[in-house]
Amino acid sequence: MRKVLGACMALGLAFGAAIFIGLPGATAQGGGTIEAEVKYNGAPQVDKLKVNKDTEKCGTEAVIEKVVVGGNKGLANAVVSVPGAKGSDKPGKVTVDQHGCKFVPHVVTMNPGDLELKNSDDILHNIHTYSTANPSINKAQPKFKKVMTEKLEKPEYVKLTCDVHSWMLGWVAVTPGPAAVTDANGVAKVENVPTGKQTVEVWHETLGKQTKDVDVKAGQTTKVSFEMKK
Ligand SMILES: [Cu+2]
Repeated sequence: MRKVLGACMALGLAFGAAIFIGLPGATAQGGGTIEAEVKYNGAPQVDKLKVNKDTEKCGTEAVIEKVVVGGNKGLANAVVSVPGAKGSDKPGKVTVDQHGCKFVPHVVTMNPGDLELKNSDDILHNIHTYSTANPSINKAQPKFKKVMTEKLEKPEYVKLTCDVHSWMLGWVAVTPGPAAVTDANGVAKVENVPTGKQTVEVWHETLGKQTKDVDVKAGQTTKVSFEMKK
């Protein structure tokens, strides 16, 4: 009898632990999905710049994609977020790589916390951030320093630049709630959004911000579309 009881208790403990371990990822379980389609009616804006420094890694021409417009007028690199929603299943750690003297990816979303900066170029970079809520970061990353971890604790759109390569430009959207970046077709799927009335925010580095209210239903996809203006 005692053996059976013991086995039952062990099972119960294991079950309890499994539930407990399952908790962190379940912040918005039972939530819905927001599928945002972001369009831009204007022309793409791509600047090109002659490069005469570190050309073996950077190439001889830098392409600065300020406004990237794909098929069906879809606007890429826009951040779609739900600022009022608590909880997010975005990855705990986000990495931006300095590769080919570009920030890759160009736009990322992260939870407040650690940002990992990689240097896969084997040359000196100097990360320099522009922000108001978070302290500015201005740090050299020599070629031997492959990874650097910096803190971005406050919700904000943080601009990344490099003091060695003037054309390098990236953005980090620090968002406590669910968020995603639009793909080449201007579509972003924001998952695990708490149900009920939510305000969706779209932000683009040169085209600014727009918001729309939606009603999120459990297990369903709510579609919302935006048209960004100059
Ligand atoms: Cu650089």
